[in-house]
Amino acid sequence: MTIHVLGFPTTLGLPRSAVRHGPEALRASGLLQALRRHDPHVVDHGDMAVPPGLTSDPAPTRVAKVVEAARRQRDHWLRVTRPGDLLLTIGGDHSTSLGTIMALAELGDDFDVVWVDAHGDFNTIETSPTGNPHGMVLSLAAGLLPDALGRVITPDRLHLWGIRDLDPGERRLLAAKRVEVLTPAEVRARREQILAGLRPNVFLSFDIDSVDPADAPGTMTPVPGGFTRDEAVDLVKAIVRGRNLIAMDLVEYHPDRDAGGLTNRLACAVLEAALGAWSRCDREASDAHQWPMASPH
Ligand code: B3U
Ligand code: MN
Ligand code: MN
Repeated sequence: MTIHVLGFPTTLGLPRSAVRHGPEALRASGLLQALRRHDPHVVDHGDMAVPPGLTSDPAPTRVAKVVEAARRQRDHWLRVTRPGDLLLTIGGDHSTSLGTIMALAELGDDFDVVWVDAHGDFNTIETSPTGNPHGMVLSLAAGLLPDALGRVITPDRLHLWGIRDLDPGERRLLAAKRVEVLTPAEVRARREQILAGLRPNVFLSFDIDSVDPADAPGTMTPVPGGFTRDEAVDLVKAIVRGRNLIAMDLVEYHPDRDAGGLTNRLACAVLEAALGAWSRCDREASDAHQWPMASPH
């Protein structure tokens, strides 16, 4: 069972931001070596080439470019993955996650998405106050922007944890689609219950701004009231333990705002926590999880 690591330095969802340096900064601080200490089967796929995001593009063009990049990432995953593998992507803004959702859906897997974030990322072009596609990733995946992408996942599979900054329109959409949306306080209070409600196969998408700015200042859109560093690491372990973590990503890390490297160390700790728990999880359960093999390209 292989852990595939891919850098996806995209700013297509959040133009003019240094989140494009996230993979480079995490590699420079020894992320790959740290992951290999937990599991030797780590394969580094390098960074995917992604064009820069342009604020001069109209929102539909920006969304179309996100989908195009996601398709390339999906195709890459479909070429390399085998049953029981783990797909790990280092972003980039949160549009990093769309290609992995598309790949997992294409593989026909029965999976949930746990979206740990301060934001809902459920805007449409109409409800978005910014036009930034990183705030539209889950709505895209759920088929709410049909001109850009058909539905990839049903809303009952989405679990949004840590959420404390929603725009009015996206709040209405999340309620209409009955998506599970929980604040940090609700996650703390109902932890065992919500963990028990997850399907066995999980894609964990970790937006670093889910953590409180005191512990994770290195991000573009910090929101007070987030998880502490220890809570975040603990939550990741609890999500992975006893489940099949089939994919994970770490997004929205902004090294230029991370004087002292606090957020870098947190990002590494979160990924190490996931791999540590993954290595110890029941491999027989993983073996039972059979993907159809990707068709050769
Ligand atoms: N909801 C706002 C802000 C935002 C979303 N995701 C992040 N920020 N990181 C928007 O632009 O859609
Ligand atoms: Mn996000
Ligand atoms: Mn966020």
